[in-house]
Amino acid sequence: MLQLRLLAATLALAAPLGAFAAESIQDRFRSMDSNHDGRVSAEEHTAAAQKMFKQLDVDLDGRVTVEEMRLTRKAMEEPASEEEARQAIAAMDRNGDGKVDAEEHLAAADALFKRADANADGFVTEDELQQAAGPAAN
Ligand SMILES: [Ca+2]
Ligand SMILES: [Ca+2]
Ligand SMILES: [Ca+2]
Repeated sequence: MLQLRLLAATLALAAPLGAFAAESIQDRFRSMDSNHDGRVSAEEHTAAAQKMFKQLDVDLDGRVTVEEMRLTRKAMEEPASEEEARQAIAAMDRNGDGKVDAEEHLAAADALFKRADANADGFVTEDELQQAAGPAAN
């Protein structure tokens, strides 16, 4: 499912793109909840997404290519096929240049944050994150 891969590419910060085991979701949640109030705010999520983008942009040219997506996933011991990496990029690539820039990445992260925020209170709780990521665990 494309959405789930996208979720993995943006929400998944502590161990980017890793498997969605329950404990890794917890770890990821904690890594995003920088003020430790038990919920991830839009600001915390944006900061985490920016950090994630830097990890993805291996050559630091401001754009994430299919190859960089694959390199990062390999480094995270979550190898992706070229097709999977391509789909993950395509899902975020708004201007169709085949790469994801910081703006496109943030827009995708923002959309996912809003989707994960089930009760729309502007914060994502660990439960909400589990719910959003849940189907990918299977
Ligand atoms: Ca917080
Ligand atoms: Ca790059
Ligand atoms: Ca693009």
